[in-house]
Formats: sequence, structure tokens, C-alpha cells
Amino acid sequence: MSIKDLKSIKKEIQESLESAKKAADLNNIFKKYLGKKGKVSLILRNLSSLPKEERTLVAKEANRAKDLLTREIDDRLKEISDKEILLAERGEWLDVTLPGKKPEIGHIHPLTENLNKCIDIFEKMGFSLVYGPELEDEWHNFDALNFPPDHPAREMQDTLFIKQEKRESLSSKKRLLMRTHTSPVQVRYMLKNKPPFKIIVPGRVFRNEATDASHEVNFYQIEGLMVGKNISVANFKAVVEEFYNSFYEKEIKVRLRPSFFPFTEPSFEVDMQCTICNGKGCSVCSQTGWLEIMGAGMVHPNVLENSGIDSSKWQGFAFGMGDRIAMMRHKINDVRLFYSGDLRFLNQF
Ligand code: FA5
Repeated sequence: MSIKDLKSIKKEIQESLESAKKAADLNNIFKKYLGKKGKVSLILRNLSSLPKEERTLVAKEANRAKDLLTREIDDRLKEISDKEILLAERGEWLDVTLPGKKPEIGHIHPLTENLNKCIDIFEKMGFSLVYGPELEDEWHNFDALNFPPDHPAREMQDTLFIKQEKRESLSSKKRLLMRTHTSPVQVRYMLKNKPPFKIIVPGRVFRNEATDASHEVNFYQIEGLMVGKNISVANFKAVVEEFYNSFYEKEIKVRLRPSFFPFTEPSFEVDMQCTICNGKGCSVCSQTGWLEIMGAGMVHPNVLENSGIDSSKWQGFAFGMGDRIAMMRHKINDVRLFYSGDLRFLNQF
């Protein structure tokens, strides 16, 4: 058996594949070349009888022919079986022996799985789970949260307003929008409940902004709110550290930086140590070792008062975090992938 013979076998295989019309033809081709006594199988089995210098070359070519044949036959069998199914579906032909179509079994979306993990951790720390409406009014989303009318802070979050007739003449409690954050649920909860309490509010939020690797038009937030007597920033730091340690299943360092939100005073941005480089500095954390992960602060007295709570007796902290915690957990560098509905991405979880 020489390389030349092998090449002609390959040609022969290709020709018979081209003329094969039925599954049975393909099975015969398989038998002829790759069956127990098939031409290619025999070559592979008898390699040791070839001179050393020819053996490697022949082995390489024979294996190539084997791969080509297996792949082609698989593809063609699938093609033929699809055609047969199509014909059967048209009622022209029915093969009752064909195996049924396996129903595809879905799984929980990675963002839902992350939310569930967060909920479990906070519930273990005694937080109650609260939900609020996605279609919100301007009063709960902005006014009650201490955003003054016409203050530039209102523009901080580009808002998707709902078209309403004579909108300008409506009160802010009637002017509707898609909530831009989960913070309005703080107000809704405080109006109906007496402190002390600690709650978390997971949910979808909407912003009218251009998308990029860390910005989506619609994304998830988890809001936290704890109100009681003598609640301080130290309590907040202990809660978030405990949360991140459990969420990432390793010790995570957290630091607070001063920031501004109309509904908290003082306000801060919370950074966590980058989980990818463990704080050493990498491209994900722009070589700083830290990643901004949430907004937070001590609830502004005006917000407590707007929500019917005496700010001289009670105080608390609030925080809001987005999908970045899931990105960091799964090492995903573009938030849009989570919302793409692309099964090639989602099937990896
Ligand atoms: C807020 O939304 C505040 N409500 C958070 C808060 C709550 C502060 C309670 C104080 C007290 P901010 O706009 O920074 O803040 O959003 C919070 C987090 O949501 C950000 O850290 C970011 O991770 C995420 N986020 C913001 N905009 C987007 C977006 N367009 N796409 C995806 N995630 C976003």
C-alpha cells in the first residue's frame, strides 16, 4: 500500500459519498472503508508491515481519510434524516421507527441564579425580601428620594418617561416612568412599615442610555435598606463584607469612597478588591486592584421624613448594586452578553 493508492482510495470515497442518496448507501460506504474488513481499516491495521519511512506518511493519510469519512457520513446522515423528517411531516412518508425529538431542557438564567444566591445570603443575615413596581411614578422615583425639582441630579439617570396626555398638568404622583433604580421601593416600604427593619429589593431597572460593555438599557439591581436605632456606617461595612465573602466564597476586601446621591448623606461608592487579580492590578480593574461595585450611604433624613419615619429617632443605611457582581463572579467582561439571549453564551452556565 503506497501513498498513491491511499490517495486514489480517498478519491473513491469522495465519489461514492457524492452519489449516496439514502442512509443505507452511506452505511454501505462506511462498511466498505471503515468496517472490520474495510479498506482504510485494513491499511491502519497493517501499518507495521510497511517500511519505516513510509509508515508515518501512510498513517497520517489513512487517519485523514478516516476522519473525513466519519465526519462526512455523520453530516450526510443528519441531512438525510432531516429530509426524511420533513417528508414525513408533509404527510408523504412516515417512518414510525424514527426516534422522537428530544425536548430541549432549559436551565436557570445566570442572572437569576445570581439573584437567588444574593437573596439566600441576605435572608440568612435576617433581611426580608421585598418587591416593587417597574412602572413607577416620579414622586417615588425622584421627589421622595430628595431629588429637588429641576435639580441636575434628576438628570443623573436618563429616564424613560411614559407618554401621558397633559402630562405637565399631572402631579408627580401621577407622572409615570420606568423606574431608573430600585431605591423608590425603600420609600414604598417605609411608608407602610415601622422600623426597625432590614430589607433587600431585587428587580429590573431601566435607563435611557447608550449601551457599552458596562451599561445596558435594562439591568438588574439589588437594593438594601436597614433602619434601626444607632445604625452606623460600621454596620453597613460589616454587612457588605459578610455579603461579598459569602457571594464570592473567599475573603473580599472592601473600601468606601466619598460620593454623592441626593437620598443618602454621607454617600459613598463601594469598591471591592478585584477577584480576577486578587488586588494585584489587571486590565479588568485598570491596574488599580479595585472595582467599583455599588452606591451606598446613610439614608438622608429628608427621605426618612418623606416616608413617615422620625429621623431624630431612627437612622439607617441603604445600598444599590448592579449586575457587575455577576460579571465579577463569572469573569464576564460585557454586561450585554447576559441580555443577548445568545444560547452559545447561556449554555455555558
Ligand atoms: C443608583 O442607582 C442608586 N440608587 C444606588 C444607591 C442605593 C445609592 C441606595 C445609595 C443608596 P447608580 O446609578 O450608581 O446608583 O447605580 C448603581 C449600580 O448599578 C452601579 O454601581 C452599576 O454597577 C449599576 N449600573 C448603573 N448603570 C448601569 C447600566 N446602565 N447598566 C448596567 N449596570 C448599571
